[in-house]
Amino acid sequence: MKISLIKGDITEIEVDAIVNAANSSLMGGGGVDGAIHRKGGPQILDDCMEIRQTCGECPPGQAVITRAGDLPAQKVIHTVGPIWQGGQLNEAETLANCYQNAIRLALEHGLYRIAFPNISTGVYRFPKKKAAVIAIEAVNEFEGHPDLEEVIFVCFDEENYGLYKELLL
Ligand code: AR6
Repeated sequence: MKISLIKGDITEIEVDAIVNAANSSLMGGGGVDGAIHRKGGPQILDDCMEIRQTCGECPPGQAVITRAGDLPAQKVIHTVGPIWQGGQLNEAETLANCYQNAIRLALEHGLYRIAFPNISTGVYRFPKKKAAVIAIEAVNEFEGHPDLEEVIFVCFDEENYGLYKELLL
């Protein structure tokens, strides 16, 4: 498995699956979630609504998959990060679950190149350095997996990009 780092907009990445930092409602929102729904168009929300009807809300740490509409990626995997509340409420474990459940779901669907945003580090206020360490550790647990080809960390803001650059050296 190759780990790559890109500074940019995840909606422009041509991979098997991009991951969305959604909320439990799966009905869209701001940040990367807003960008994905805006650029991908209504197909994504249609699929999210169907998932809501059959499975209910998506709890933090879990992941679901939809089509990708007009995006260059083949699929979108929506995961719900933890809201940072000081660190005593299993936020770290929940964040690791986001990365690992998204990868597991991708593999189940035959998707082997996956791009992640920096889940929970926007409006959910997870400290960026802690989140980067957790994300890289969680992904590294798939090292040696026979199918997983590439995980790309897509950093939108300069601070996250700098942190990942340092940690991935
Ligand atoms: N491409 C890649 N990363 C992006 C993009 C983009 N186009 N836009 C923003 N980011 P956030 P959260 C980065 O707030 O903290 C939504 O309203 C951004 O720099 O999008 O998990 C949902 O509906 C930051 O580092 O997600 C939820 O309600 C990272 O994406 C809530 O926000 C995550 O920031 C989820 O909060």
